[in-house]
Amino acid sequence: MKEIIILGSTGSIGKQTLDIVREYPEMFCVVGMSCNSNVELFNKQIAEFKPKYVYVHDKVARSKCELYGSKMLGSSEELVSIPQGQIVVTAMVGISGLIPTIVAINNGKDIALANKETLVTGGDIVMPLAKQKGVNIFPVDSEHSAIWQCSEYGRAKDIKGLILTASGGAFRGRSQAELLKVTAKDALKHPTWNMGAKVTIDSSTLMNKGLEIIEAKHLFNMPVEKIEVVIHKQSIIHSLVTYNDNSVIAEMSYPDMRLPIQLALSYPSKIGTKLPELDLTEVAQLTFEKPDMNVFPCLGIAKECAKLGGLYPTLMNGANEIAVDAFLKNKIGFYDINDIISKVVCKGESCSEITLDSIIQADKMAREVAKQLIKC
Ligand code: MN3
Repeated sequence: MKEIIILGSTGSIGKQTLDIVREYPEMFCVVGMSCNSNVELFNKQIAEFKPKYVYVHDKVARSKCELYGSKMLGSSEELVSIPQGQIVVTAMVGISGLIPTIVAINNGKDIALANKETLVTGGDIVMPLAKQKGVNIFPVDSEHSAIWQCSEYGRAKDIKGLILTASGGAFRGRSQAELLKVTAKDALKHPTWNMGAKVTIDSSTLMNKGLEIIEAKHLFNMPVEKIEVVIHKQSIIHSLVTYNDNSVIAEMSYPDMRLPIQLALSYPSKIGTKLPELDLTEVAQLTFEKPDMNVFPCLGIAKECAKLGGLYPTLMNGANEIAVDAFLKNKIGFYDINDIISKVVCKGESCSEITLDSIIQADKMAREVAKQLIKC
């Protein structure tokens, strides 16, 4: 029986993780669970899964939490420090995932990484720490899960490059002029994936792919120059690995996040599933296009920050979180997002040493500058 701790159980990935636990009660159980503020759903989840420990971030929500015998802890860090739990699913949104992930690794727990911002901001410290502690980091992001599967069998030395696929988001094929007027409501209509609001907006700007380049760089120790992005609107191929002999291995399935989550939880076995079998004749067509960097400037900014490394990805990420939040609240337009990120990133300078402190400081600075820019 694998004991699981879920950080962010009421979000999209958290709910789908619980679907898997529900489907395989003989394999998995939940020993700890946290949420930000959706206490209504959280109460139902506690009643059903009866975790030993829980944590609710929002104070008001916490006072409405019904424990059904579970114990309320004081922080996410405390939750990942309990003696139980072999694996932590990090399914919270944004940089808030960074510190709990570090604490979980320090406690020797494997990570099912759904929070890409953890590696975008802290990859330089998280990956070496995991290695030092003998902790596995299993990707839950579908692209990285695909690359993991395509490169699993001891041939890392023969890998020449990675190809990340992108659905293209809600605005694939649109022109700059058309995108000047779009709103959050338009951006939230994702054609193939059903995800949370933040990642769906990131997907519409292609920043999501930018974050994923940085995530892949750290996860697979791959230079940014060797990570390519192609638009693949059907979302059937989840990513590809190119080998030295120019043979390319792809991973395919219908787009459903339960698959990468299940793989991260069940590793090293691949367990059966109720998800539908891929019918290639039904899919019929797989198409690929180059991303339009002029229409989607966030991708270029992210590539640049990925190459610069250091604290640049943290600055970019902090600015993006604030800008996406403002876009969701209809305070700014679509192209203000990349504009704000560019201005914040320009304030950065190549810093000395990457530490958790310097990351937190850079994130704070990025958020403050981004908020000032939104006000004017
Ligand atoms: Mn993804």
